[in-house]
Amino acid sequence: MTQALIVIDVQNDFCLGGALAVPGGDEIVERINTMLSEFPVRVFTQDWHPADHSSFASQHDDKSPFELTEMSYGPQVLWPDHCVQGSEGAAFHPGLLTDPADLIIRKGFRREIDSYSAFFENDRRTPTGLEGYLRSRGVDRLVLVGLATDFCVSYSALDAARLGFRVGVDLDACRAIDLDGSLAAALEGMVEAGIDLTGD
Ligand code: VGL
Ligand code: ZN
Repeated sequence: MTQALIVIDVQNDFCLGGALAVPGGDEIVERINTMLSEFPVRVFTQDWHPADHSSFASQHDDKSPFELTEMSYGPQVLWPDHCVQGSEGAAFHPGLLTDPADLIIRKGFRREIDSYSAFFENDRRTPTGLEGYLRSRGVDRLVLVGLATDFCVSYSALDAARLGFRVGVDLDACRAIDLDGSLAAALEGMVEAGIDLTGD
């Protein structure tokens, strides 16, 4: 069995003082740093949006952050502007050890479509290429950590399970946005999909 650690979106905008700060986001950095040496394959993701990304409330008339809208691929939460390509907010948290990353994968760079999952964009069909990378490296089990539990972490975990990987999520190394019960729904969905939830 070859295991990969997938570190999801531990970026300044999701941490204290960031544009879309996840409560307690900073607290997971030390634990992730410690975990890195335990995995032979290590992948980091970055949310990486153009400044006019369609998931930003600022791009829609009469919409506020955290409201829902309808996109061609289904309902989409509108967010404050965050993780704009090349900005300080899109950079990794300064305390995160990034040198051990084998691969850094960026997502959400197409204006018209959001991408929570590290595997597919929000249409659930357009691939990021991560599946092929992991398979070529002989990986069969993934442990996911990072931000946010109820969006990018759970979407990635569910896609990974659907693709046939064995999947675990270490909740001690994740934090949630928790919008209208989204955390409880995400946890339930992950349990139903056979994902191993540890910690918390
Ligand atoms: C995320 C909302 C918008 C995440 C990314 O990383 O969970 N959430 N973009
Ligand atoms: Zn985003």
